[in-house]
Formats: sequence, structure tokens, C-alpha cells
Amino acid sequence: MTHELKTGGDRGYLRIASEEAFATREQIDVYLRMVKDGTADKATTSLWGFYATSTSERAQLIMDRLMDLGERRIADMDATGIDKAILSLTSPGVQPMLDVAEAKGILTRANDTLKDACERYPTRFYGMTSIAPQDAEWSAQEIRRGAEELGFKGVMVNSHTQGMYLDEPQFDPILKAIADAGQVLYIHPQSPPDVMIGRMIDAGLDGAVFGFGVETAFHLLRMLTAGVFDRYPTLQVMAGHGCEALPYWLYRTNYMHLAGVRSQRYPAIQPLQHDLFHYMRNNILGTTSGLPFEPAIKLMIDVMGEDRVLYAMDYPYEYVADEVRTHDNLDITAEQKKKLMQTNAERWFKL
Ligand code: 1DF
Ligand code: MN
Repeated sequence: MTHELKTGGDRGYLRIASEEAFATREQIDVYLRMVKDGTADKATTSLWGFYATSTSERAQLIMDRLMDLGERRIADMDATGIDKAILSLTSPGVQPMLDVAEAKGILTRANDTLKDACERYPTRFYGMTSIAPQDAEWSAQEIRRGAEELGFKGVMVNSHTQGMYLDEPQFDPILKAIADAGQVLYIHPQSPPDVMIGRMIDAGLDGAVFGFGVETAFHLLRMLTAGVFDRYPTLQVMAGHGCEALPYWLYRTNYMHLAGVRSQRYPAIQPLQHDLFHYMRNNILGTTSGLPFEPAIKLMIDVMGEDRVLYAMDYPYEYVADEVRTHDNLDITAEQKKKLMQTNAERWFKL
């Protein structure tokens, strides 16, 4: 342990954590019902079949912490020096739910619950609007309600919706509403859809350990290569976990994407207005959730720019005081650290 963790800016910056999860009981109960009656996809069966039923210490602590939007969470933030949390409904939200009316009801109540918590702790909590992409027009309304009535600062989508991706035409009302509201779209992981998850489950690699990253990087790359940012040049998309490794892969994906464009190999791969480096530095934001690892954070800053990398803890899935210290101790300039921990969040979420 190198230093005590306190809120209040004793190190020259506030700590704003940008990928922090909560859950509602009825959300979890629907997952459990779907697992039991066999209508849940493999991803939800594996993930929530575990967390919502396991008697392991990890699962029980996570369930208790997810449900708390009050003093327990504040105490945990105080204990790790987290000044402010940007909260969102935990993954996969209502996206795997087959009864769309039920999904929308659960989601509306979850967004209202989050709004109440933000009003109880106005200096500690901010919210993101969760949506039900199964109904894109309704979700566009909910995005507007979140921005205009609930005071939310961004929009949360947990990667694919039943195997479909945001670059597909049926989701355009969602992208348009986010762009019109001038808000950030956070694409959080979930495990891959049944068509992709393949043998990841029997290897124990479908979840946050690997499947999350593969699925979410694929989603981001689809949006990049499908020309979403030519359609919406001001749209800002944020992703966690070191921007799901896109900065590491960028030279190769860009090179091979251009090779695909030149050789006209796929109908889906058409010329874009810019190369992928451009979109990574103009439309994509990355957080350090799950990656309190100096080489990875420096790579993100190098590739995306120091204005585009933000701190996240990923509470309650990763609640580790020493990971906060790792951020405090990063070998980057004081100015870069303040951007990382505080001012980039203030800028992009318009706090
Ligand atoms: C896990 C990790 C679950 C993250 C999450 O949501 C999550 C996990 C259900 O460890 O199973 O958000 N995460 O972002 O790393
Ligand atoms: Mn997370």
C-alpha cells in the first residue's frame, strides 16, 4: 500500500468512476425465470445463472452491492477515494428479454430508481439512460426522457441485442437520438450471442475473462467499418476495458480493413471517409475498467489521445483499493492524470 485513499481531491484531482453498475431485483428475477424456463440465451444462463444463485463469497458480495444505491455504496466509494460514480443498470440490462413489454416496464422503473438515487446523492451519483433496443423508437423516446427529464449524462447499451448490432438499420433511431441529445453512448460488454459463443462456455472463457472483450470489440469494429461515424460525425462512443483492446489491434485492423476495401472482397466493407486511426481519435473514448495496468493505459493514451481516456472502477465486479492506487501512481504527467481521473469525465459526460 503506497498511500491512503481519500475523497476530496487531496492528490490534485477528484476521482470520477465511469462504469459503475447497479441492479434491480425484478431485473434479476426475470433472468432467473428465463434461465429456469429455458428461454434465456447461453450467455445469460452462464452469467446470471451463476451470480444470482451461487453461494460463493464473490457472488453474494456482488449481488448485495449491486442492489444498493445508498449508504453502503457511498461507504465503499469513501473507502476507495471515489468522489463520483457514473452509474448504469448492470449488463445485459433488459436486452436478452423476449417479452418486450415486460422489458420496457423493468427498464422504465430501473431508470426511475436511478434518477431517485442521483437526487438523493447529487454530489456523488450520476446516471446513464438504459434502453431496450428491441424497440428502437421507444428507446429513442427513453433517451430523450433520460436527457431532458431524468438528468442523465449518457446512454448505456450492453453490446448485442439478441445477436443484433447497433450499426444495423433498425437501430438508427437510437443512434440519431443519442447524436441529437449530444450524449455519449457507452457500449458495455455482455457475453457473445448463441451464434458466436461456441465453445467458450465449456472452456470457462465466455464472460468477463475473454468473451466480453471479443463480443464488444466486434461490436465496436462493426460500427467503425459500417460507416456509423460517417453518418454521425459528432457521435462519441465509449468503451471500457482498455477500449476492448482496439488500440492494441488498431494498426492491423486498419491495414486489413483497407486491404478489404481495395480488393472489394465483402459487400459490407466499403470505403470510409477516413481511416480507422481517425475515428479512434475523434469518435471513440476508452475507460480503464478492468485494466489498471500501466502499459495498457499508456497505449490507450498514445493511440487515442490524452483527452479520450477515462478512469473506471467497474464496481462491484472489481472493487480493489490497490487498483485505485495504481491509477494514482501511473507514470504519466500530472496534467494527463487529472484528465484521466476527473476532467475527461466532466467534459464528455458534461457534468
Ligand atoms: C462481470 C464483469 C460482470 C463486468 C459484469 O456485468 C461486468 C463479471 C454483469 O466479472 O462477471 O460489467 N465488467 O465490466 O468487467
Ligand atoms: Mn462493467
